[in-house]
Amino acid sequence: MFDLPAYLDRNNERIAQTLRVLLDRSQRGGRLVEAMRYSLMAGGKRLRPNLCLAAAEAVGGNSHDALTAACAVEMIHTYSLIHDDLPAMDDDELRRGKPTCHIAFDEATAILAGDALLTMAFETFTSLPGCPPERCLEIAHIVAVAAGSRGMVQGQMLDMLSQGTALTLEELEHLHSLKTGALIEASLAVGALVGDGNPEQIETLRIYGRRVGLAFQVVDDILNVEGDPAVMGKAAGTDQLRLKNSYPAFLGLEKSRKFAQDLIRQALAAISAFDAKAAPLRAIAGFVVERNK
Ligand code: GRG
Repeated sequence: MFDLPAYLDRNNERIAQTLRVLLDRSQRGGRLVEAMRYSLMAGGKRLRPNLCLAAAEAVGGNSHDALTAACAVEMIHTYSLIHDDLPAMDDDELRRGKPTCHIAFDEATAILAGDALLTMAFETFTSLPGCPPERCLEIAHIVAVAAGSRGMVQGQMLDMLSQGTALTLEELEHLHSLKTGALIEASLAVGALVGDGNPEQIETLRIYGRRVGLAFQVVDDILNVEGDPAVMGKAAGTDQLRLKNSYPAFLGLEKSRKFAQDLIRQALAAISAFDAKAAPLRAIAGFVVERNK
């Protein structure tokens, strides 16, 4: 039986250590780097970097080689959370169990910390240790597509525009495939590339990523209704307050849970041809639906 908590604990320590090293490159960063460090080191589940490491292992690579790329993905995720929490967006005061970046610092500093994390991520992708330049370029391109106007940022835009208006279920899925799914899918592609996976393996892992990414969002919506803010380290009940389209609003809680489980079954089916080296990916899929934060 694969011990996922031990796997995540071990990885999260390695991720934290690598992030510290990457941040320490900007030793004279002062307040800006302090704000970047504050949000980056505030914890979080580290789902995306763990998926990246697990994908590298699944294709027969060494997770150590994927650590730096995994951390760069986490920088992009953290930037998106800092900006999402700003007053102009979701206006949240609690994230990862701590005051959000703009509350702990100030709005301008939070904007700049997000900008600098996004930029640092691409500095990191384009100079991955031991990675041939053309592969670094391919990785940077994959993440840029997933994070920008064809991916996460566009998803955020659609989310903002759709508040208070009723989307169809198809439109909701499209929004989330961009806002949440694209970076999750990219995390897997990046890990598989660093691990020297072949195109077929990479495509299969992307399919797994799309299913897991959507399941993750469905569970996020469920937790927004019934999760415990003290456990999640962020507010609950906000989707209803902000008139956001969500899976529980569409399907109800029970059907949403079933939908998330179906998606996880599909994700597991996609990677059924992988051998035991995909055990972490199989366990993470289960964790995504069972999580309480
Ligand atoms: C502002 C450019 C820009 C994008 C924001 C990711 C995102 C897009 C907004 C976050 C808002 C949100 C609640 C999205 C739903 C799913 C999600 C990404 C939750 C947060 O991710 P977790 O649960 O966070 O992995 P931790 O803190 O565990 O890393």
